[in-house]
Amino acid sequence: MQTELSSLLEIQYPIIQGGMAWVAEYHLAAAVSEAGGLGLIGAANAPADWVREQICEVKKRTDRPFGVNIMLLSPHADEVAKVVAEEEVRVVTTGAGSPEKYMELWKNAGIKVIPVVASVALAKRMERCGADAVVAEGCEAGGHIGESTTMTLVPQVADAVQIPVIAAGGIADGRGIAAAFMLGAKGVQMGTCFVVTNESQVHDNYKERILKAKDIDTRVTGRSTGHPIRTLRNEMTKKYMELEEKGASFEELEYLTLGALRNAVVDGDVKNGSVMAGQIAGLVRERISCKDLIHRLVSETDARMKGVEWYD
Ligand code: TUI
Repeated sequence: MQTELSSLLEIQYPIIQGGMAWVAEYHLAAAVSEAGGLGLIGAANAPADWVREQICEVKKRTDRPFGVNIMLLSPHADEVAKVVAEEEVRVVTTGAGSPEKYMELWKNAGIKVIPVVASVALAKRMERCGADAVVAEGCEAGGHIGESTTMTLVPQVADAVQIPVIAAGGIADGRGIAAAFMLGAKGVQMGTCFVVTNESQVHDNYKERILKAKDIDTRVTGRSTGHPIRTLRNEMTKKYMELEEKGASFEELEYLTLGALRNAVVDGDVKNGSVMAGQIAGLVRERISCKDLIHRLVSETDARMKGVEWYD
């Protein structure tokens, strides 16, 4: 399963593990990279020192390439941007904004930069300012999302840029990966299916919620505040949506979600916490290792891609 993207990143398979806040820490990232994919550390809102420690822990566990995802709304983004350059991290992905102001620093450090985009316009801007690839993330994804679906976004981004496009949002098996290739992607990024792997450190209650989720179990909160977030439905989403309907203030809504992701991931509060997951959660059924998951994804994809000339 070699594509332009696996060559660019010097990895075995063009499968990237999403840089999920609180979830994408060093155990998971190292396991994914060791299995031949690209593991990511999710810097989310964490301070720069935490990110540096995480990078060191991954380096102890694997010699293979790995990356860091920088969430651009973070108050620590400027400092984390410097840490990844100092630590010579090979790949940086970014989310929830435009990384233009860091581009020169990262390119000078030899980092491959892969912004996550939710629109054609941002994809074109990223290509112009030197991005090596883009992740086109559809709104089937968990967490902070844009407007377009993966099915509509990926081919439009693929037509608009020359750099490799990585599809994300709604992918959890070989059928999804083959479909992404058909839409013009050269790789995939997946989150939800990695949350339940053996190496993932998230609370068991969180894993169980994903494993038991049905097709229609996610909700999007925060459309009214301009920060739409997809999570599994629970008491928190119910309260949030009632408040949103009543026209609650930004502060009131923020208060409800403050620390809610940590409460779900670390403490296992899946009732009132924020259980971020994509719409594909209903397809995620097994607890397996990252290695077994990646090998299964590769063989399922190979079977679907038989006869496709560029892939064979
Ligand atoms: O970033 C994500 N997913 C996330 S981040 C997160 S943690 C968080 N914390 C506080 C507030 C909000 C989130 C949980 N999940 N995915 C990548 C992604 N980026 N999805 C959509 C976008 C995006 C959206 C608009 C990227 C750029 C953009 O526009 C920027 C511009 O300047 O045009």
